[in-house]
Amino acid sequence: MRRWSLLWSILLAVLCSSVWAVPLNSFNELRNGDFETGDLTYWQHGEDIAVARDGAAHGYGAYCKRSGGDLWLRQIVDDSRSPDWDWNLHSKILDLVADITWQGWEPSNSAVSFRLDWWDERYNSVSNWEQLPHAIGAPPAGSDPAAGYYTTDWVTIRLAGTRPGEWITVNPFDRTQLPVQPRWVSVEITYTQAPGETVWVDNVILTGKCVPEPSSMIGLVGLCSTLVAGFRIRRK
Ligand SMILES: [Ca+2]
Repeated sequence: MRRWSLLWSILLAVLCSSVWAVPLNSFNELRNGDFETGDLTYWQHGEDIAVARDGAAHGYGAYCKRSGGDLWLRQIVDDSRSPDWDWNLHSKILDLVADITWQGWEPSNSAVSFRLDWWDERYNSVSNWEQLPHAIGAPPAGSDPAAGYYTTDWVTIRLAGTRPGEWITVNPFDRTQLPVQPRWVSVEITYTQAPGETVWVDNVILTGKCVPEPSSMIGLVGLCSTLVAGFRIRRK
């Protein structure tokens, strides 16, 4: 009996993982996410963000020059470049990873915040991101549904528990599923730079995968239940 319940648990785990744990691809939608051009090519940015070398392991990274300055980075990506883009679907999973560190006297009072924005599917036929509303310059405060522009809340990662110069990998958006499939997505990063400290960002990676909408997944589960029920009735 125990063996059957164990087998049943394994079978359930396999079934669940095949439906829900959709692996994202290895295609980074961000260009120059590792800043290895040595500058901020492909990024929009505040005037107090700069690129410099920070050790052999990381090469170039983007750091902030002035506490209280103009400290933001932004890049709009075309998700249809991803090998996992599918024009026939209408939902999408996004995953954002980055490396961050800081320099100064402990404990740090600095932080890095991340946000994702997107333009709804009516803009999927637009081929030039500069034609999108709110696309140029510092990110607006929040969503503008009338313009088809939506933002997540900011996810803030504080550096208080991190040693100076120690890089940590953070995952502010861990397979976040959107109820639409926007072709155009914006990654935004703001630095909170405490006086006397410097904050660094490197290896920013955005991956996306188009998936069936949650409602059609529920439909699929419903269909399975109906089939099972039908099978039971026939057996009686
Ligand atoms: Ca780098």
